[in-house]
Amino acid sequence: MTSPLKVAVTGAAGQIGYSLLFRLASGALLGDRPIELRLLEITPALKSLEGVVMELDDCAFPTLAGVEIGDDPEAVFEGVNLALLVGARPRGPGMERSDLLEANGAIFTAQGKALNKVAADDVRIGVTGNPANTNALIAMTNAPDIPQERFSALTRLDHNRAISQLAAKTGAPVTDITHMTIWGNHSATQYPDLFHAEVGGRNAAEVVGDQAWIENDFIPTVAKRGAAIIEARGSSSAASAASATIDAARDWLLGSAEGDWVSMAVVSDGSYGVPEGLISSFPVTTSGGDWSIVQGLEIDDFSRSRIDASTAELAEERAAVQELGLI
Ligand code: NAX
Repeated sequence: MTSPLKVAVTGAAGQIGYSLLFRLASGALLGDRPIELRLLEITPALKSLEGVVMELDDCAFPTLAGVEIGDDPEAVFEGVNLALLVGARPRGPGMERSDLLEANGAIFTAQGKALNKVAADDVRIGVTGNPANTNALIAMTNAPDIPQERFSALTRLDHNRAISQLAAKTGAPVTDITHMTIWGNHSATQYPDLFHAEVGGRNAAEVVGDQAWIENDFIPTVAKRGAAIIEARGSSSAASAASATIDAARDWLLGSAEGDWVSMAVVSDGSYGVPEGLISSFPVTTSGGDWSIVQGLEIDDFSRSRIDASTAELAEERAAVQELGLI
């Protein structure tokens, strides 16, 4: 029998954790291959996490080979093959952006260092906790022995939201929508791109045929979907974020669909004029646990200005965390 994949989840007692853990344990990531969960929380949340583990036990999932919990990243990350960094510090009342970056910086420097020390040689690290791109940059920079390509930040939720909005607009099933791309930062500046997306093999922008809808409806709806969900639900997206976290990890480990691509925020090699070293979202294909940025797409002036605006924001975030001495 194949040995279980060791999967770490941070912030495991949080909202996303409450959906993510059960889907991971039930086989949504790897089908029949068992997984072992390593769950990290801050000390005050461990009791609540114990309750979640009781529920995981009570599901008697055949593919769940074991669960360990703790508040020490070095113990929890020991030998992990996949680390899903979900836990982060939300912005509190009166907190400035630099306070937020500093609070998260403390978390992601420590977790990067711990992964560097104790994770398995084949570890892959996906960051969901916000600000996801810059948190991934901090963890990556603090883990010098782990290849930089092993870090990514989650823009798959934005990608899935974009597919769903386009499907609703065109009346096509989501399975007909391919080649969707989110460029840039997982923030309101992100650029969901319909000029390379396809609906049933036809160019999506042409099928829609309405630039005003793309600019004034589609892009802001996707980019501000998180805020709309908070407004409606009274708390931020959790089940959809968990689902996207699994989609992203599954495609990374098992490969993206033939003839299509996915969106992942990965370290830039300068492709498409995105400054090197930023963790920015690109169209990528994945195979054998590795990703590569899709090359050769033509970028028109409209897309260029959107990509530039989002990557400028990422560059500002990088400058801020450099100033704070976090990278
Ligand atoms: P919750 O506040 O419900 O849970 C976060 C959990 O993280 C808490 O249980 C907390 O105790 C824990 N935590 C804090 N510091 C920790 C540390 N140093 N080590 C381990 N655990 C720690 O938030 P939730 O709704 O689950 O969201 C988690 C993160 O995902 C937030 O940063 C949120 O902004 C982000 N999101 C990212 C999305 C994306 O697409 N990239 C979308 C959904 C979500 O907004």
